[in-house]
Amino acid sequence: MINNKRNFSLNVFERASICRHFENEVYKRIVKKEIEFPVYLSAGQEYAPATIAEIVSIKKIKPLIFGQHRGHSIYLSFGGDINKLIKELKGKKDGCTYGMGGSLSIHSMKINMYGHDGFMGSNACIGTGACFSSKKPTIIFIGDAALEEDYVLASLSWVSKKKLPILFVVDDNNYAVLTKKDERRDWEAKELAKAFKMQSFDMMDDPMKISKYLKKSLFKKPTLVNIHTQRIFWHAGAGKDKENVFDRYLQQKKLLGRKADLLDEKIKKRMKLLWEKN
Ligand SMILES: Cc1ncc(C[n+]2csc(CCOP(=O)(O)OP(=O)(O)O)c2C)c(N)n1
Repeated sequence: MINNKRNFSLNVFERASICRHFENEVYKRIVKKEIEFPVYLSAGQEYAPATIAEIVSIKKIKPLIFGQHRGHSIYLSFGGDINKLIKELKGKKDGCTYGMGGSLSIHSMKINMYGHDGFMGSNACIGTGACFSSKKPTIIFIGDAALEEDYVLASLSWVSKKKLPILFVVDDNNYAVLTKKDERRDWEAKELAKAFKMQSFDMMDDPMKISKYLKKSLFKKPTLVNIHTQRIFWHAGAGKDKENVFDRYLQQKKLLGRKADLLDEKIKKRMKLLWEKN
């Protein structure tokens, strides 16, 4: 199916659409102050998890998944129960993390996703340990800032030395809260991974590019992909950095035409209903 470009792109679009309309519903509730605890919106950054989830599902692999605080789109892309995430964000006991994790710590044994503890990049170490002991295919999503943590570097070194079946995905939105990458460092993720003798790629969040790089070697050797994304909202909450950022979701919707428009409308209505119902 990965060779059938249109089906692949539409399937990824469907996953991304669930994420986008979910986040739009959360956004409305933050603005109305119905949700008052810190929320980490992933709108604008759906295409990395949505594409990787589609590739993994085509390959019929169920990886262990370790995300950071910005995890809604990871959970939704990999098939996490939407009702349970809504309940989690409403603080209900039957939420995916029993109403105790909130936005930051999304946990689901159904999809093998392990909740984050809030310590940025700690998921790299915990995921590496989980993979080392189980030898199961593992995906670790971190931010471009988390990659700068010393313990994340130690994890990369170990993963490479032990040739673990891990995919590190650096969701590179260019920001550590408000500080841009070029104020923080003079190296790129790809060069760093290469220094540890890891296979590494750098790309935009274009689904065909991501699949081109990952379809052959996924989990065959330790790999790091740095995927450039654009966040729509601030680090936390519903404020915006600037208007008119490049929006991969809208670009793909336009590219895919009528089928994508119909999916988008259908999923928008479904998300609205689900949020009202739960
Ligand atoms: C060890 C540690 N240091 C600092 C923080 C405060 N903090 C929370 S998120 C964040 C930036 C994270 O940026 P990145 O990893 O790129 O992820 P993004 O928020 O962009 O998705 C910082 C500095 C933290 N949670 N943990």
